[in-house]
Amino acid sequence: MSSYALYYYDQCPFCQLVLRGLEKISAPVELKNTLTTPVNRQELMQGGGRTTVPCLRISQPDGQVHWMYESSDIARYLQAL
Ligand SMILES: N[C@@H](CCC(=O)N[C@@H](CS)C(=O)NCC(=O)O)C(=O)O
Repeated sequence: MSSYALYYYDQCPFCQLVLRGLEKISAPVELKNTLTTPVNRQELMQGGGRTTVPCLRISQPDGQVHWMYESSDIARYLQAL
């Protein structure tokens, strides 16, 4: 089973859109605030290549990691889980 982490911060309207969608899904998604916890921002930069939020990190069982950046793509992806 894949695991998920959402990089976000509260003041970002695109993040709020994704966070609202999370309330409706059962899959666990780790929340990583990039403003209150600078190490999360570094992680996002190192792994995804930029600090833009929201970003969903998808870690697959085979070790592959995908960084999904567009809020509309993330919302759609999470709804389909
Ligand atoms: N098109 C993007 C827009 C995301 C966006 O503009 N995020 C802003 C915060 S609201 C951001 O992260 N800006 C800082 C940066 O790009 O490093 C989406 O819908 O996900």
